[in-house]
Amino acid sequence: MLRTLVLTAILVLTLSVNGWTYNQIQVTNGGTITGRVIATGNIPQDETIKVTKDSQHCGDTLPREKYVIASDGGVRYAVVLIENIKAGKSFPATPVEVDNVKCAFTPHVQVGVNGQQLTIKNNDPMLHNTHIYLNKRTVYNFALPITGMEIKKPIKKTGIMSIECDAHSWMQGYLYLNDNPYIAVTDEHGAFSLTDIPPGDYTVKIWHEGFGEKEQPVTVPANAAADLQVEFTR
Ligand SMILES: [Cu+2]
Repeated sequence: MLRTLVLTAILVLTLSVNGWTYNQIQVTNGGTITGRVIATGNIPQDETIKVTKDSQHCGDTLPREKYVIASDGGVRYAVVLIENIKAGKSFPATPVEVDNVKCAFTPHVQVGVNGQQLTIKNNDPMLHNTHIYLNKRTVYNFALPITGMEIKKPIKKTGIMSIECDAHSWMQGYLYLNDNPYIAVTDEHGAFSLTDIPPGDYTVKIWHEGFGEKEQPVTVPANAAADLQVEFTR
């Protein structure tokens, strides 16, 4: 209990330094935002990457994963988040994980919270050097020479981080960090869910690496779900 209080105090202090305080509270009558992100109109094709190194393990080509779009239009790897929320559910206890698997970051887009732990893993039998940038400046630089290797670090930033590999120039992932735990990434159907939100009016931000950004207003009811359908059109 004391440990939790101390950790919470540290988190509140850390976030206050950035000019924003998020208070972790017991959410009663919490609501949910669920929905889908879809693409309509001219649906872009994903690129195929030519593997120029370590192809005996990683194959000759890899999908870029920029546009992972289902036949019904569901957009995978879109990030859905609430910004500027002052109080709500606790931070996730589990770390944010990004793995190096067959010369690709898995998952391609990951989300987390400023104050959470980050785990970078290497599942491959060769060196990956995971290099993470925020606004083109290095935030983390992890050499992972051994299969099964894991490095853990605390996250102390907010924003869209670019995950790159110094050993494989084509490797590209993203880590979107919010200052509160209301952030999710869409699945292969384009579906997402944000849970335990204090009832009220919010602006939800949607980000996708290819389609860009959008904002939509949502009213979250008590003990019920608000539906949010997001459409990117070209
Ligand atoms: Cu690599």
